[in-house]
Amino acid sequence: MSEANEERTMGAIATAVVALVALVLSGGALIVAAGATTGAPAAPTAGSSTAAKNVSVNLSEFDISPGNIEIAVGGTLSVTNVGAIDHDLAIAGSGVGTPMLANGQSYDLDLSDLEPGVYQMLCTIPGHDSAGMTGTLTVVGEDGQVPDEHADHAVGGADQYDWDALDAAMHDSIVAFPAETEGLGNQLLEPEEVLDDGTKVFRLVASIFDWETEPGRVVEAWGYNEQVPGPMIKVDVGDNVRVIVDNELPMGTDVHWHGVRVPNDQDGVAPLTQPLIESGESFIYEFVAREPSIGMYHAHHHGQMKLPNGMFGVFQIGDVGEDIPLPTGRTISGKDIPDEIDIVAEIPMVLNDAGNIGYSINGKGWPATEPIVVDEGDWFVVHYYNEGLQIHPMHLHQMPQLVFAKDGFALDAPQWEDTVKVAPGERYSVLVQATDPGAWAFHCHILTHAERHEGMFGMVTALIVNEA
Ligand SMILES: [Cu+2]
Repeated sequence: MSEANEERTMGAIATAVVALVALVLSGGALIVAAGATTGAPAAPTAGSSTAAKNVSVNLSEFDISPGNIEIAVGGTLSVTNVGAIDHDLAIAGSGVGTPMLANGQSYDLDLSDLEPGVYQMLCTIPGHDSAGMTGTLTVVGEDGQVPDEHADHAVGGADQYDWDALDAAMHDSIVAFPAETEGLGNQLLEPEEVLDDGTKVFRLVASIFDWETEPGRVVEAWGYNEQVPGPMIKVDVGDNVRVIVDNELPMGTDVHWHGVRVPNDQDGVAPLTQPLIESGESFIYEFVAREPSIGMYHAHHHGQMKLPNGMFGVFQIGDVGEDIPLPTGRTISGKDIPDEIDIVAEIPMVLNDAGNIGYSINGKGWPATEPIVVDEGDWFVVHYYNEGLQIHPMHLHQMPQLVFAKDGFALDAPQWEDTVKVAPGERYSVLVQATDPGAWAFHCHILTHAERHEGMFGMVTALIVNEA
């Protein structure tokens, strides 16, 4: 953030808190609803234990099945992730849990550290518990008994929660915005060299590095040039582009130019269009930037693992307003768009929702997401890029978004929306006028992508409009 921006941001924090209260209120209802779905635990059995010693349990989006397990003390849970994205299974408050499991992976979870009692099971990936990945584990003693102090409260019941603590957690998570973290993605990548024929030479280094997604949460990111998202590459229509990719990952990779017209052998789908770039090797991509693009670059080989972990970036060809026209001088749904618009900011919003990075905008989760700070009357553009595994309806409070391009193609019939649905792989470009001063919440409207019991997190930022 520039110094001027920072000053304006700090001045607007108080109003940001007030504006976000509306979102908080919807969160209260959400928590009750999520809790209610888990139901009551199995009734403890009496007499000698007939509970099984080994129980199989499956993790998926977003379910733990079976959700109500009875097991003998000292038993083992055979946990399998049958979902498409990473999950784990933890026994709340016990320190017992599986490592993160990728799709298809299994783990035998030894429960011998658990005393007889009733425990809550959950997936620890932010948002997955409130999306439904909770359950009840009843550990039955050798005498067939479950101690009363553990057995008499229903998981998810109203008595489960300390309402004041929930209110306080939400409050604290909101006033923490905007929070400082190490690292910033989307930094514009300058060519390391421009050849005599005008070819712009860029270098991407793929590696694994520490990345702070929100204050104190440092994860192992897979990415480019130690940024999530990787550095932004922007070239002009007609440019010769060369991108050198150095692979410092422990496995092979490739780079696919998503939404960019390239020769087939530059499409980045190993081994179909090129050999795999082995660990320690490099590969040179070379193509002419033939057509305007609001594109992306990302790994294709094992993309299901690499993208959620951070291997993506923005690749833009041409300029908005010139190569990708704005719908100026038109009236759309009764709203006039001026003939001339001065765009004060063009903001990438790269969405992710899984893997090590988790629910995030530009590689950061609330409160470390960056606010958009503009003056009353300003026009700005947001480009959404969904590099995640789920759909995200992106809702800006108060000011409508004029969707003027889809996947970089200017729309013949742009339309106003207050919630723009962005599916994996899609890009939408929207034009917004900051008509109303104040701090306005800007978030994914799948509420479990924005709030959890610990408070606001993930896919939320704020638009701060300073009074003219
Ligand atoms: Cu979402």
